[in-house]
Amino acid sequence: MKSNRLFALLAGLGFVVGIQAQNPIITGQFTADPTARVFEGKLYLYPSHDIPSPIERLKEWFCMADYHVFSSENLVDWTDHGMILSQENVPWVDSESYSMWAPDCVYKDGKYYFYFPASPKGKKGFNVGVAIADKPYGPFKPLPEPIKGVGGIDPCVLLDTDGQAYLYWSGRGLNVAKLKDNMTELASEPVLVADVEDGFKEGPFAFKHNGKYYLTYPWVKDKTECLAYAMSDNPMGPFEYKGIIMEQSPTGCWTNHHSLVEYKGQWYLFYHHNDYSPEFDKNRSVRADSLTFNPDGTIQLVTPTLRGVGITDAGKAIQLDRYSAISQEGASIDYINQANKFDGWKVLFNRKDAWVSYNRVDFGNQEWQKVDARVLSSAGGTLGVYANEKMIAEIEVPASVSEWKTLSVPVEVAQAGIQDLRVSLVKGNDVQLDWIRFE
Ligand code: FUB
Repeated sequence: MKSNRLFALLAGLGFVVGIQAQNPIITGQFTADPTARVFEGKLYLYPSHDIPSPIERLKEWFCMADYHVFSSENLVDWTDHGMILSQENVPWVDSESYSMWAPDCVYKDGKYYFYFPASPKGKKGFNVGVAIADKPYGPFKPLPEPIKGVGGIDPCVLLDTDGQAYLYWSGRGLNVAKLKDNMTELASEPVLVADVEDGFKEGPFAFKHNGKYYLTYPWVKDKTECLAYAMSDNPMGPFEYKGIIMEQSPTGCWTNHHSLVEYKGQWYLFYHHNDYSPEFDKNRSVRADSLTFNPDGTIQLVTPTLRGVGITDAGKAIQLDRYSAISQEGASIDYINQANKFDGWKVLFNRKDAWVSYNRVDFGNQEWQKVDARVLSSAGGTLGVYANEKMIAEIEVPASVSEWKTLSVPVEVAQAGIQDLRVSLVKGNDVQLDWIRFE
């Protein structure tokens, strides 16, 4: 996955670049606090952009200098539209604060309004600013001043069906106020909401579904943030606590921050985890998983997956380390390159019959002749490739001390349509697999 570094460099220079990935969905750079919105028939993602801190003061803390926006039509192939706003070009922001935290973007009357928290010049704390564009990917022009009366972080805007917009944010509790028609000024005094359960809360995400208002939020119920939700008949509350959408992570990331969106008939939860930075949880990466409502409007618990969402094209590298299931023994995943985690992961098979499966691979109606695999094995071995539980190819991996090889073998049984894949170790006890791809 070395091309990730080139993608990150090009995107940093303002080029539009393509990314193909499962969880995490954005490779080559850190992304956090994802707000997903549907504009012009595409799914747009407005995350914050974690970076390893260039200044001593923030070495152990969140550090964000700018925002990128991403879009996708299939939730597998993502376009990085490049940087849309930076601490350098917002007049009221302290340009050395590296405090461009969780944003949101909404569309109203022909304009896109991008809301972002940041530290103002010469003052402590956070304000919330607005930048406006004609297209979802910018160019965004920041207003010269932040929104008056809003001290805090994590803005989220709910645009109600009657045209009234509500701004939610986090600052000594979760706040809500009406916005004026211009979307840039408060139209009511802020009130506190979601004071339904004890524990720290931030990152509100509010939306309306089937006539009910949902307020969803990261909440420290136990040790780190889980995602919880409350419901109401009124966007200003009171909200009634309903339950958990995602439990706290058992592995490392203290924060979680999210949004919910319906796209092409399916609901999704976008959230983050520190996949590319296991030792430092302030460098996070955005993930997506499917989400389901119960008939009574309550939300089912989402279990985080590596496989994530979307259908994978059989002709592109299928990253089996983003598995949908894995055998209990003899198969595991690890980074390809410990020195650069953005190179991605590999599967390690160290016991005969160990396996990984990867669902929803689209073979279309082409005549697939070959399967390519990027592999490494110290003593040699054989991998079996199965589609819907039938073996379709065998890959003999020669012994090699450290050199990854891309092998190509015939596909023995023609494939069509959407299939679930499984790769298992047929012979040997040490084979590593980066990806497979059909030709
Ligand atoms: O990304 C910085 C902060 O961490 C966000 O504003 C919070 O929601 C948490 O994710």
